[in-house]
Amino acid sequence: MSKTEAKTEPVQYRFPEGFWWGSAASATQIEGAADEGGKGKNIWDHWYETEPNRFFDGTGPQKTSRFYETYKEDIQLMKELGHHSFRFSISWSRLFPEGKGELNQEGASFYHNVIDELTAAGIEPFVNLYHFDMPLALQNIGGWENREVVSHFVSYAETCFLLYGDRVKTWFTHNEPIVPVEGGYLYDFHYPNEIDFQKAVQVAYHEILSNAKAIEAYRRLGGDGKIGIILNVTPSYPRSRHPEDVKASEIADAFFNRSFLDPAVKGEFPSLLTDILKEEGFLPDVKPGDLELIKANTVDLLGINYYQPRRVKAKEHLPNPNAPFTPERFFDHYEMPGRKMNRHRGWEIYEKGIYDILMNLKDNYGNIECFISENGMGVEGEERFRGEGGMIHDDYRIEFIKDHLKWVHKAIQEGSNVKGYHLWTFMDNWSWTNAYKNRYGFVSVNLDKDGERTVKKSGYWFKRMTEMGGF
Ligand code: BGP
Repeated sequence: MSKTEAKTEPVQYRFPEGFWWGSAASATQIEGAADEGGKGKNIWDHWYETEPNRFFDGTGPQKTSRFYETYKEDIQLMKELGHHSFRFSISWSRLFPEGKGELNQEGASFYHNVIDELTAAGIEPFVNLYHFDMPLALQNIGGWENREVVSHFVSYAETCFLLYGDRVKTWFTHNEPIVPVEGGYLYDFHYPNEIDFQKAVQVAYHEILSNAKAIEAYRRLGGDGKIGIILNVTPSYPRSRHPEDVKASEIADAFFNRSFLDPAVKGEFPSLLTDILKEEGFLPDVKPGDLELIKANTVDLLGINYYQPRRVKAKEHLPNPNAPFTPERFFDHYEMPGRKMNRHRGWEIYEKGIYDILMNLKDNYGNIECFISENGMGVEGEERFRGEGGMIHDDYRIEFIKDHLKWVHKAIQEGSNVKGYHLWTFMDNWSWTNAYKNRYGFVSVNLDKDGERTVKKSGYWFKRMTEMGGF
């Protein structure tokens, strides 16, 4: 059946013409070649060298899914599986091994090649600049804690705009900037593994500043595309309508969502959050002119990563006043009885959350242009679903995608400005400390056979779905 014929097939959920169908990935998680091509070390290379036991099965970032070598074949496969767009990140330490200074030409050529290959395949490259991968040399001077790193980030961003801006028209400054704050400074799942709320606040603030400064630079340099940020705006649901539960959810929302969403889209910080920071004595160091700069440089486009809801309730016990300060001073996590779970990842599945996010953006954030930049299901031991022909029958993933897309469809009917859906992820990749435990891809990667690819059932389903414009 041709594409044109497929488009006329009856479907129950039809998506608009030109909807951005694709997938997302990040440099550290797919490239491998961590010590090759002149790349400098980043915090993942370093952390793995010092504490390999923190990574599932002791698997580190050196090889990951070998995209550095196999990008041509992988991009061909993306084309075959119906991709219209693909989001990847540039590895800062591949372009600038020390995070600043001289450009590594070999690294620059690699991304030229990837972008050219995508363009030739008719796949629009969406490029993200920062996906959890601080160059080690800059982490050694404090990483995002240090304001100097903001300037180095802006220089790196400017280099990318100048090198690739002729072909890349969709840019993102950061992916989930709250995660390095949580992982590195609050909950011990990213390097530098500190528990320090004051640093956490400063790190978050510098990321926000770096977002605004990179946007300013993009426009100053005459960028003629769109620039945005990707946020995991996990909705905060209260246990009940009890005012104290509701208040707990509003505070959680302010800490984890509005902390980045408000400055990125509205150019301002929510007073609910700044009042708490002020009262508790944790306001960040802000320099004159910063707030005006943040106000003047908001995003054109928002990427939404959605995996799970956040459920909270009013605190049930007085917190230990001497324990390190965390946002959990103000709420407890709530495990809703009967919640639907992805037990492999330990995350609740709540499909309507995706709709609630889109409606929130419509009602409270000027219906800013957005797309689902990540959504997906990580499953352990997928080999047991491999059938005779060698294909993994991941029907659960197809159901997961459909169940979320139904809500995206409903949001579109109700006026949401959502423009696309990217699955996390194209091919199985390295999930940070979880390494290759949970697999997310449309395509499986066999680590024992040098990363051999085989398309899963979901990959073929996606191809057909994009051809039909829905399902
Ligand atoms: C997001 C990240 C991705 C990816 C994904 C799945 O938070 O942007 O990098 O890893 O989550 O999560 P995980 O790999 O932890 O299972």
